[in-house]
Amino acid sequence: MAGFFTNLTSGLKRTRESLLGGITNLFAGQKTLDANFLEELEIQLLIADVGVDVTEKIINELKIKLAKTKELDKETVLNTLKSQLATLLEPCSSALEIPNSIRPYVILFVGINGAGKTTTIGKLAKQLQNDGKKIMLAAGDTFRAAAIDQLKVWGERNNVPVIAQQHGADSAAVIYDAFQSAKAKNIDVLIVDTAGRLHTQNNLMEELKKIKRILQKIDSSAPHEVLLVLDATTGQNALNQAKQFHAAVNVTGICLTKLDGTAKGGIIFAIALALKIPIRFVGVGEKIEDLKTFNAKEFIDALFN
Ligand SMILES: Nc1nc2c(ncn2[C@@H]2O[C@H](COP(=O)(O)OP(=O)(O)OP(=O)(O)O)[C@@H](O)[C@H]2O)c(=O)[nH]1
Ligand SMILES: [Mg+2]
Repeated sequence: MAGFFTNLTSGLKRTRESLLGGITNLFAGQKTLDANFLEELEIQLLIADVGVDVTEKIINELKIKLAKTKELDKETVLNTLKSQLATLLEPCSSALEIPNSIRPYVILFVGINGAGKTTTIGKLAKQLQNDGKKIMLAAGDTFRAAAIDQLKVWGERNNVPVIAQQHGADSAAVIYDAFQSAKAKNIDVLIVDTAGRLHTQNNLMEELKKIKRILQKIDSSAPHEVLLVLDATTGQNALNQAKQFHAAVNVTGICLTKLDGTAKGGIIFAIALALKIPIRFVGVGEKIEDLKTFNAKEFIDALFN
């Protein structure tokens, strides 16, 4: 894909500056790989929001890997760190595959308000449409009146059918209708938007469970993907949200948005270590092409570029 790497590289600028910039500074005036250096490195990792568990793991491994190295060689340390971080992300590097055998393929979007669900749905729908797939959207966020209009307007502009009901309607019912309609119209992919906020967080989780159950009445294997959208700018909070959503609806994929606006992109490592759920996409901006299929190697290369 043209510009993929440049785009990702510029999207990760602030995280790179925080993570690599801080670490690079540690080498100035430091001659040996001693406890002092490791402690400073630990602090830099924590500042970059990779979290306590990842930091501990990295430092412990680094001690073992570089046990025989007395002289501090910047290249060696950075390369070791790079390969450690790559190893962390590798198990989560698995792109979303839409098999031809499943029609309609149902993707359920979940995540708290403002995470980027609806805009990500727009980008993904467009990308899938460009791949020749027939898409339908379900306006499952019936809590916010504006949410329904947002999706409808988008659908009209982009020639994608949107199944919606009025504000306040039962969201599971809207989604059930959409699934029936998608089946009848031979739709390839049904993308379901949901609310990010209800009266309480508990209400939200119960509603999402209900949505899953009603989809399973039509196809016991649906939803085929439960995609959790997380806002990278929220740092460690994103990890807590992920745990809650996963406990409620068994998340099968993650999309980490807004990496372009934050130095807290290190959270991706914490998410990978704690959840081991495939990271399907990363968002590095507002444009359609700013939604990137996640690939661990490309991500690490862009981060260390
Ligand atoms: N810079 C940047 N902005 C993004 C990205 N993804 C989403 N946004 C912005 O984040 C804001 C919130 O996005 P929405 O898609 O409305 O979020 P939502 O999860 O649907 O929120 P609710 O409908 O309230 O639950 C919008 O202004 C988006 O343009 C990204 O990757 N980068
Ligand atoms: Mg929305």
